[in-house]
Amino acid sequence: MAVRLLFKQLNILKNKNCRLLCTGTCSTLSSNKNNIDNDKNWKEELLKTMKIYPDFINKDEEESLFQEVEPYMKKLRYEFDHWDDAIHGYRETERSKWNDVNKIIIDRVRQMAFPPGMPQLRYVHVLDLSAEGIIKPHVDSVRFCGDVIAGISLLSDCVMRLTKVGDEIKCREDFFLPQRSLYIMSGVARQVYNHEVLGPNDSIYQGKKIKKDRRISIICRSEPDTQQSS
Ligand SMILES: O=C(O)CCC(=O)C(=O)O
Repeated sequence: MAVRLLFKQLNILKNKNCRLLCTGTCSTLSSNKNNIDNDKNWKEELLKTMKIYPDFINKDEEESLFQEVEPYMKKLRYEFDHWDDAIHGYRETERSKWNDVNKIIIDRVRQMAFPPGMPQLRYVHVLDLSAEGIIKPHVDSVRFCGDVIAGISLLSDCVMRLTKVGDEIKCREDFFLPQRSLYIMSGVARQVYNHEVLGPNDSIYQGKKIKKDRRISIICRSEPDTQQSS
């Protein structure tokens, strides 16, 4: 299915153990002022380009989106063996047509996430991750997706981890994505950082265990930049 191609450009971390040992951020690891400045810069840059909007939708809107996608989703089986090992415990589809109520919600996401005139993929990606499901670190391929990725979380909270490609140990930040929130990942966060959704056992945010249940994400993306993707 087309959406799986988004995972083509993967950056699965080779040394997971090492990553787990390092729960601090750059600034906790650095020893001189230059490093501290650089460390502050990566984080500032990242926080400017990974935005989270809690309660972007209300409970009725969540239910309405769920009711529209669930009849199709529940006919699919969760997949546990992705061809490139990037995602476990998922089922997914793409959708271009929405009922009138949900179309208004999707349009609100689009208005919030995309600057005027930015071409957008018409198909919305619906990704259903089981309670045990995980998405490993990857960067969405620039061949299939442009500079902006915007996702609503239904049914569950989760933790999304961003790690800088090539500097995964030092430059890493966890983001709490509450149920019904919207995240907008663009620019540096989208292009230079891997993103992953942590599994139930690793879902800890600021020292607190997060209950990760079945989660459905509804994701809008901008069109690939023809120059970058060629
Ligand atoms: O479920 C999400 O919000 C993220 C999905 C994801 O990583 C992707 O589609 O590239």
